[in-house]
Amino acid sequence: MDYQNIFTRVQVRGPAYAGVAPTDVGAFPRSKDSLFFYWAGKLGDAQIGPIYLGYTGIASLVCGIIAFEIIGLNMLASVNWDFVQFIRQLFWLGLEPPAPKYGLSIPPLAEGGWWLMAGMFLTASIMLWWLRMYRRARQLGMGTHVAWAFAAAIWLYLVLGFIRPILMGSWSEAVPFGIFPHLDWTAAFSIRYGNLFYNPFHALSIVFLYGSVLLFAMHAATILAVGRYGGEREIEQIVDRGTASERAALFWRWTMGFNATMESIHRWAWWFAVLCPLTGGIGILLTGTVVDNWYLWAVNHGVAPAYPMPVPAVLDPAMTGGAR
Ligand code: 07D
Ligand code: 07D
Repeated sequence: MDYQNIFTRVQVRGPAYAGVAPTDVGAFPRSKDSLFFYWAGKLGDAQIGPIYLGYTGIASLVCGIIAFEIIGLNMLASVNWDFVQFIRQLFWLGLEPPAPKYGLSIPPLAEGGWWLMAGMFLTASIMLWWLRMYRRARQLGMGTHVAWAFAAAIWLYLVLGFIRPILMGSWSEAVPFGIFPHLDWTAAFSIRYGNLFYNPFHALSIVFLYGSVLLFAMHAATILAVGRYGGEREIEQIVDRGTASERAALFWRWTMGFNATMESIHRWAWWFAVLCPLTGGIGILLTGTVVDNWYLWAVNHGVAPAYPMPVPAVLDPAMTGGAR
């Protein structure tokens, strides 16, 4: 009865397994070798490889490395190529998008051109990685659910750095590269558009973010709790529901009157995760394009109380001409 498996990881090791898929299709053969790594086995499967690296994978890595280099070298240049300062100030360094005066034109390299180029390569890298995931899944005869979930994140990324800036007519609207600079942008964006908390799509996005965490915790805890009956062996549990699955379902039916199934819990998880950046992206797309000030929007729609009229009256700062 004392058996708990929050930290315990049973490592069962057979001979290296190449997998079910045919190895002779695709641009390159998969690498032949695999190795076993004990510490990897603590986190997941101890077998490393064989890995498949096709054209899209290689192209994605190349583009990703170019983007990373452009960003890193620009940060290094910003501290006069002083390596010590680069390390010390790393979290505060950034590569900023062009100034508003450049609109959507191509600016000089040092005034946002590098930002544009890095963004181009990063976007190419992400899209190519998406294609790789899609094609590998198809080749394995799987559904493409992973690729479409990734696409939801890419949607938010594209809205933030590409689609919305184009609708606003300026690259300056986009997010800078850098650890704290991108947080400063996030805070400034919220203030500039009248407090993002009043954006209902930001609220929805938070619902799905928190909801994902809750579902993840419930699912993980449930399966670990029936691990002693083999609950994590999903194939047997789905095909022939054993005592583990029965107990897990019964537990939730006892505690809350309703239970997910071994299959439906994964649909819940997929949709919650996907809807987080999907609704978020809608919220960002509407900001500055359709709605200039979310607080005033909320007052107009009876969401936020209209405060007693101060002197002078509250105006949308964007209308005063002082914000840009
Ligand atoms: C755990 C999977 C692994 C991924 C990791 C991230 C890079 C960046 C590049 C130095 C959960 C890898 C990081 C490749 C290195 C350079 C130039 C995923 C896991 C470990 N953010 N954000 C972070 C990105 C936006 C916000 C951390 C990316 C929006 C807030 C990390 C994007 C807004 C906070 C990071 C992006 C926003 C963070 C940890 C792209 C609104 C934090 C991320 C491409 C959504 C947290 C210092 C993490 C932090 C944080 C990366 C976009 C807000 C650096 C790649 C513009 C409020 N963000 N972010 O674990 O500690 O994700 O920041 O869109 O508090 Mg961010
Ligand atoms: C960023 C998708 C892109 C990532 C991709 C991956 C690589 C490679 C490399 C692993 C995360 C790229 C991968 C580059 C990695 C390796 C090696 C997904 C991304 C393609 N907010 N807020 C959200 C909360 C406030 C603001 C979402 C909470 C304030 C802005 C989320 C609070 C202000 C934006 C959320 C809070 C503000 C958001 C993000 C609380 C700041 C957005 C969802 C409790 C003062 C974004 C609609 C997500 C959005 C967003 C949560 C507060 C600003 C739900 C909990 C009021 C500008 N906020 N927020 O999935 O969609 O992100 O808004 O206070 O743009 Mg917020």
